[in-house]
Amino acid sequence: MQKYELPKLPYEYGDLEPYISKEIMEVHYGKHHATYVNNLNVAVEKHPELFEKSPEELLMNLNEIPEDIRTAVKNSGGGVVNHSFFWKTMAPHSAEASRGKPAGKLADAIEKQFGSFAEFQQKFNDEGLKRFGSGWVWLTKDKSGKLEIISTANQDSPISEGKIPLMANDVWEHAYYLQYKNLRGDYLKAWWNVVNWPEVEKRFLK
Ligand code: MN3
Repeated sequence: MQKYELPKLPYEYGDLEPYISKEIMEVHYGKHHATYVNNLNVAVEKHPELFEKSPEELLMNLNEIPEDIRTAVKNSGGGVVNHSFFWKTMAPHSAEASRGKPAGKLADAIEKQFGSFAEFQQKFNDEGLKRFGSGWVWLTKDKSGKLEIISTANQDSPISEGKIPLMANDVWEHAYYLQYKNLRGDYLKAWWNVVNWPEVEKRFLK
């Protein structure tokens, strides 16, 4: 029986500064994400045969999860999968590395769906801002390749609805409060500087 582990962060805690502080990363990854992993392990230990599945596989088939742990898997499993995904959506100095914009076929698809990159950013920020309470804002694609901006509550993941996530921003207060206080909109705007566009493009083309 192999328990779930906290995946390694693909950069150092301070690497996303000045947009996301080292202190936020220490708490967000080292405490919040670690706690989701721990709580998912505690839940799945009640049905240890499920450790054969990845956390993503658990979320993709939530109605097959035994009822006594289904909510815990949805919340803690979502926390595990969403954060692992989120760290890879970001990269240090992405603005310099990819001019802060998508390229190639993803850039074309964004223009086609949203009118322009600026309109896409605006809509993504708006969705993140109006998510009441805790949750996430996502760029997803469906099986036909169509792009969509959605937000989810709590740790709900688009993969539970059959959608393919391409990028995500975490709008829980724990993601920004230490640095941006109540100003979620400022955080949403600053965050574009650390989007890992090559990674988002790779997911889009897959
Ligand atoms: Mn979080």
